[in-house]
Amino acid sequence: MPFDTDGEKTPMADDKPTPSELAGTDTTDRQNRNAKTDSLETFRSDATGQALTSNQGVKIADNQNTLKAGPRGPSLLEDFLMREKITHFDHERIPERIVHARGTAAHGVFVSYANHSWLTKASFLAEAGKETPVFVRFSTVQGPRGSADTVRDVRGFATKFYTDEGNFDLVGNNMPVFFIQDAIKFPDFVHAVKPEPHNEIPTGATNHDTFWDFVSLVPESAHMVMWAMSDRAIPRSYRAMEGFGIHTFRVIDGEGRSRFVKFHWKPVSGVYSLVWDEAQKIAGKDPDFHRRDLWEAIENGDYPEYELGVQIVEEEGEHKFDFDLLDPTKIIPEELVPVQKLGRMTLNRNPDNFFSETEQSSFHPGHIVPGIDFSNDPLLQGRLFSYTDTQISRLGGPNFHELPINRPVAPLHNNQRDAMHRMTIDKGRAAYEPNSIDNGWPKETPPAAQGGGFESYPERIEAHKIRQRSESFSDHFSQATLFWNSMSEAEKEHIISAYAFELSSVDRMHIREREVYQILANIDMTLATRVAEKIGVAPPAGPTVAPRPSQISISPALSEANLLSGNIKSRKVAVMIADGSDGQAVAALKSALMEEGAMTMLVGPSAAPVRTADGNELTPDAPMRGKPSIMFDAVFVPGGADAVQAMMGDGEALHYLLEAYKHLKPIAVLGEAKDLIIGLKLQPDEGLLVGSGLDQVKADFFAALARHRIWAREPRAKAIPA
Ligand code: HDD
Repeated sequence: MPFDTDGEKTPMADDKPTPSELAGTDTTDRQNRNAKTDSLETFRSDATGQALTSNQGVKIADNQNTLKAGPRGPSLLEDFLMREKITHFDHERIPERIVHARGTAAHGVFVSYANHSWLTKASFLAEAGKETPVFVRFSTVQGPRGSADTVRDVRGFATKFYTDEGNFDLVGNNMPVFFIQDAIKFPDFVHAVKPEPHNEIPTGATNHDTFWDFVSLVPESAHMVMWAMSDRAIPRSYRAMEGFGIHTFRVIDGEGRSRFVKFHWKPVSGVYSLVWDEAQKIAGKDPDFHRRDLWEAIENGDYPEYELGVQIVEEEGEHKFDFDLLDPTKIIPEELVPVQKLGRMTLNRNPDNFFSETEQSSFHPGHIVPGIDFSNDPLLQGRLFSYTDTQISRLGGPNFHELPINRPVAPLHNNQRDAMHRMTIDKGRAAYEPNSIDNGWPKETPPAAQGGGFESYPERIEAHKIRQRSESFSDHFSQATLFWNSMSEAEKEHIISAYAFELSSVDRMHIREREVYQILANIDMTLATRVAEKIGVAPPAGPTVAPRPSQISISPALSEANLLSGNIKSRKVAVMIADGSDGQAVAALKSALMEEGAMTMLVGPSAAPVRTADGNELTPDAPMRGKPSIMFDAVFVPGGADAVQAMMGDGEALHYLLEAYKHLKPIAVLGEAKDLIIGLKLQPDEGLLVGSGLDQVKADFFAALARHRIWAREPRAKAIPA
């Protein structure tokens, strides 16, 4: 009988698992199965009730002690169990992704709204109600695997559709444009944005000399940098952001007709963001903020949903815009070409194992299916090379497509063979084609309107082989200006503050000046002047590039102010409680919010239960310190004289409210809790609501929650020292 060091008996493999042990292992009986998650079942392993073994399946009798020459003697090399365990451990880490290293993912399903075969022969869009399994990975770009979620950065939004005609990967971002126009510049851009080479600072951020040196020298980045300095770079959650395929793609119908499209993901819960001070604080208090939100939403059955849409441009319309469709630094304004919704994606199942599924998932913009094809966007064309190449070093060879998460649900057969970590056992004698030994199998499938083999769109090309950028790619500022003009006043202030914050960290004065004079002055003079005065740079004299006429000057679809869902589903409200709180008001709020799909969390002075005014016990979900107001969308304080009295003398409780106020959140206080607002000298406004009972404040509180922030409060909130 093995004993551990305390002499306790360790459980044996033939001991039956207790019911509570079984309750803790939920991994295989999750709901929301689909063809892909079922295919993963073969690879899932559940150790409940099983013997501990070596990798060779030998049962282990003692996992506590190395084999030694006597209890105090040297360890013996022959201890194959110790050697196997340590060797495997020594090699547990694989290289992280060179970009987008920090990420998290979920399984889900895509459902087509209709038969879209008039647009594309892609089978996953061919029928109303057709379901296709998906796996989606969200990420930041700059930081390493362990960096914080809420940094100012672009977010990756990569979707793998496991269609019945093979995998289609839509590898996009939460911003519709990119920093550069040609893939050959990508290594330069990434070297500039990554932490500086001498001290590896900053992590997950762009407030450093090399980034601003590069972007101020590369005007094609101007439009994307505007997005990166906007609220889009600090999303409230992964389900509160849009996704974009960015490049113009082609879609091909059953008759071979091609159209250009841009892909969009529209979140059903609307688009809304953090505020900068909050984002920075969350990075310290909960670096896993976005990861946790996605995980918990799915575990709670509050499934994130996104609609897939396309902007469609007929072949004949390719040149009708004042920008080039092939230029990835340009959007097609939605006012010129509206987004047509094709279907809905629901993320409804968390992975069982982060490494096996999320970390080993590998996406590739070159994974397309019949009915979808590339355009000549030079950024897209370069990406088509990079993604397989990077997986070969990241995942150790060319067989990464065999990893369970990457395997298509469509059958796969070809004559590719061998290489590191081959898992498939190919039968047959002829690994070549044509062959007669295996009767010619596997055989080609001719293209067809449905179920056919892939055929590239036969675009006619007649050109000289040259290294040259098209003249039609030369306007770098019009759409940056369009973005600026489309922002609300609050959003404009945030953009000015973001540039000022970032450029203030740039040591070299000539880089600050170049960004203001050569870039910002060509976008908007107010923007340039306001930033200049905050970073110690003389105001610019004027633009250096003549503005170009633009088809539209404002695009409302670009402003988050117009992208809220109008409801409060999934919003989180902190309820501050202490001994003596009005428990009935707490219960009433909780059920009112639940009716609207929102949720509450009780925060107390500690994790210990409090006694309500009517003598009941309420257990906080977290102490205030563990769940500060930065983690919520709104704060509610019920009445109760004793509770309010205690909060008045508790710096943490006062800070809780001040911070929520500063971050422009809806706050509702009832009864005696009014004294907190008076004590803190806060002015009631459309989102700071005071009432004697819930009925009095409920409608305004919920309306403020749906608007997400009280922007009108922002000038006053600046005076708050939170
Ligand atoms: Fe990329 C990863 C998105 C340009 C080279 N990229 C990567 C991921 C996303 C994007 C979301 C993470 C996928 C995942 O979750 O595993 N990349 C984009 C978008 C771009 C873009 C939207 C422009 C429109 N990327 C781009 C260029 C190159 C790369 C121009 C190279 C020439 N990207 C890579 C890569 C990565 C990658 C090095 C790193 C890890 C990986 O591929 O799998 O190959």
